[in-house]
Amino acid sequence: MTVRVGIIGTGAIGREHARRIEQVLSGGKVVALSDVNATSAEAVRAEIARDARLFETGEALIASPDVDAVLVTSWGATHEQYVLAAIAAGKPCFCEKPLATTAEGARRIVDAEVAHGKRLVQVGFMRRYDAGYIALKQAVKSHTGAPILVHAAHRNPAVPEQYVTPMAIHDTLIHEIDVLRWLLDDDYVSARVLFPRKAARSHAKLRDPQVVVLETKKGVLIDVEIFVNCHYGYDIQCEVVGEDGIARLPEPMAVEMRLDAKRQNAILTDWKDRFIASYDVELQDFLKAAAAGTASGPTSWDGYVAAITSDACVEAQERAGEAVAITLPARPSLYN
Ligand code: NAI
Ligand code: NAD
Ligand code: ISE
Repeated sequence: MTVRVGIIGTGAIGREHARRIEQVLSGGKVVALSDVNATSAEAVRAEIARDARLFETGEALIASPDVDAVLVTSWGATHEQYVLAAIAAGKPCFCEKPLATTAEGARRIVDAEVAHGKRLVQVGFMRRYDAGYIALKQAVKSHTGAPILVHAAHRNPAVPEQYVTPMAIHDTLIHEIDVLRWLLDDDYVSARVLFPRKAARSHAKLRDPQVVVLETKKGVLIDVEIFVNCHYGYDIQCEVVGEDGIARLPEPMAVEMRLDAKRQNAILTDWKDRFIASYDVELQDFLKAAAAGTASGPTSWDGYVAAITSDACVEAQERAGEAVAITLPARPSLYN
């Protein structure tokens, strides 16, 4: 079966996902597009999905009988309304992170999916599909012994002026929040945020860099450096210190060169390239499950836990240095 896909939000990642479905993956076709900026949707139709129909609103796209499954790739603040509409229509829905911008919003999605009685939502936490993180998880399970510490870093070369301090959590750290919980098979109990002096390239409304310290139920201490104006590249680091040894996330493949009396490897600069293969695998997984009328991969529950943790981290930014408790409600059986 070919899954007829509608995409809401045709910006940077919506366009990339449309390209994947049309040119890389099997089992899907982009039949519908919607964007508040109609010019953007029209450009994606003309360049990538010539047969797609344009819809004025995301709701109209979701309601169309020609659409089997929905991708929500619009701005984070708009995700909740479209995911709820997709669940109400009984259609599988892939939602980019964050699932919702508040924990209450994510809870409404969990409740709607539980009431529906079967999984319909996959959240775009693509790092769980990355070969490097999968190998790291295997190494931790088989070789390092029980984890004690994690040192991680999420560095972007630069961000625009609209990127303000809480976005370092909701937009950036959210990937670590999800993938480290998955890597350690653990949940968080507290968060702290520490700020060094502000980097010269930071902006008026951004404290950059910052360090988030998360503590887990099993007693693992995690430090994540978030540095979104680091200038030199897009760099994701993760090191797990266990009872018997240490395991590190592999670096992306890069040719080593010896030039001008230096040994060097290029570092990526764009997030689109760093996890390019994992976006392919996550969406192929979505198409496969959608063909069967359901969803797999990261769940609404994972999106909800990430939102609760994000809210605690933002509070921890406001109370710099203090530990903020993270308490999770009981997990519905749908997500066991
Ligand atoms: P973007 O700003 O390039 O694109 C968003 C698009 O959504 C724009 O074209 C905008 O006009 C449209 N849009 C906004 N509200 C809309 C609405 N209500 N209805 C229809 N269209 C609407 O943003 P970008 O970078 O593509 O990010 C989109 C989402 O993808 C965000 O949630 C972001 O967090 C997520 N993302 C995830 C990444 C990942 O690694 N998983 C990487 C980049 C983005
Ligand atoms: P973007 O600004 O490039 O694109 C967003 C698009 O959404 C824009 O075209 C905008 O016009 C459109 N839009 C906004 N509101 C809309 C609405 N109500 N209905 C329809 N369209 C609407 O942003 P982006 O970088 O593509 O990010 C989009 C989402 O993807 C964000 O949630 C972001 O967090 C997520 N994202 C995830 C990753 C990842 O690595 N998983 C990477 C980038 C972005
Ligand atoms: C972007 O939205 C993403 O999700 C990228 O994966 C992330 O690294 C970047 O910092 C965000 O802006």
